[in-house]
Amino acid sequence: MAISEELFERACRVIPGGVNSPVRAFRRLDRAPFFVAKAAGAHLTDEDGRQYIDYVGTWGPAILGHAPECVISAVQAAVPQGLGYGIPTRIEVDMAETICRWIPSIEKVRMTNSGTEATMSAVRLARGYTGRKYIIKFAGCYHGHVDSLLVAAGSGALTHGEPDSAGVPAEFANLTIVLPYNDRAAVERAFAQHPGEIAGIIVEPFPGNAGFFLPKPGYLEFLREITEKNGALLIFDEVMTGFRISAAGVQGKIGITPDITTLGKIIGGGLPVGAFGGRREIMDCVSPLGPVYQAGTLSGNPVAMAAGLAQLNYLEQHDSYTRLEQLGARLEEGVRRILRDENLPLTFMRDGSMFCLHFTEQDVYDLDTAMSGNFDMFRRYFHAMLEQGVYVAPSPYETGFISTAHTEADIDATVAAMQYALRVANNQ
Ligand code: KE4
Repeated sequence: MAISEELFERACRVIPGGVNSPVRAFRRLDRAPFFVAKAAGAHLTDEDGRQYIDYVGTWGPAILGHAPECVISAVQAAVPQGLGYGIPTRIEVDMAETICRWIPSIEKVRMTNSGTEATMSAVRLARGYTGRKYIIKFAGCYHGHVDSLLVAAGSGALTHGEPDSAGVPAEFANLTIVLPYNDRAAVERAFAQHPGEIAGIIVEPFPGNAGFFLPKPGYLEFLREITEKNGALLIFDEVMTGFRISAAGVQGKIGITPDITTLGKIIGGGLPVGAFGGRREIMDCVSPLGPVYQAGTLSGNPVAMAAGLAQLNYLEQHDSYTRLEQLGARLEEGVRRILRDENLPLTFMRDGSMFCLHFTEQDVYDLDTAMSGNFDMFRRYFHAMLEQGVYVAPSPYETGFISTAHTEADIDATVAAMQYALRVANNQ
């Protein structure tokens, strides 16, 4: 038996589903997950010595590839000073100043230990600042496993076909209004039905948890206008897109200023970090300054800050986003050539280094169209890619990520693998 299979058998005896996060379980893929032994650059090596070109990148953090030298050396320099104190440190100030410099809409920021903590805190802050109770979210957008946001969530919940989680009382869920993404009329109706009661909208500006898809032209500008008009806050969940789509995330690319931004993934350099930030007048409502309580034993951990800051500094000092666009465009050109040559009317979407091949002929612009994909065809494609040493997300409801560690050779090998995998997937 392969070592990964042995490890998975052991894991399933002591960890629910054998994993510490559901999407890692390869559920509905008729096989056990492989277990990683090491990773470097754009490549993973599993416990059985197999190598893969990696397009998951720890689900987004590995924008420089795995174990980038700048992050490793920053962590090695930080560790001998201690692993954490629960007392303020210089590097927390450096990190906060860096985030505020990169993202002008953020005048103050609070660090957390995950994206979930960041969105949970942002929703509480919106309610505390406005004194209102309802929150609008969009079907197919995933904001972490916050009780009140696990309502028609995307990502893991969607993959498991259980968009609503057990254990979330109706009382929690019914303060969350779930609307279709890209549907302006639905948002207008919600505000008309709840005048003066909606604290805010939380949205993935470029959704990446039901596969990757994009807002229709003007949609985000519409959300900005309607929240402003109704005294509600606009929360951009940029946990995935922050420092990924541009140095200042989606908001920097399209020029929209949200009231609160949530961050994660890349700012941890691979270690557990999240953050939420916004205008001074809003953030000053957060304890100990204001009445909205928020805390965390390990928030701003100095080793995690060292990792994240090293990654951000590297991105800022090198023209990383130009490189990511070059690699993304090369991949897209190859994929579109295959779809044309093989006469496969599948939908491919990309922005910068985030991409997704949807196994549907439909244009994808919300949860329903994302769900119209052929899961069986995806499953065959996933296995065929893995056989050729290319690891794409083990779910069609996830986003692919390219790093600056990927090379043209990696991209070309991936395109060749996709041509084979799509033939296998299509010939059933
Ligand atoms: P975490 O609590 O997993 O750090 O972040 C939650 C979160 C919040 N907001 C957005 C936009 C996110 O994409 C996420 C987490 N993303 C998933 C990947 N689709 C994490 C992977 C997993 O759940 O294991």
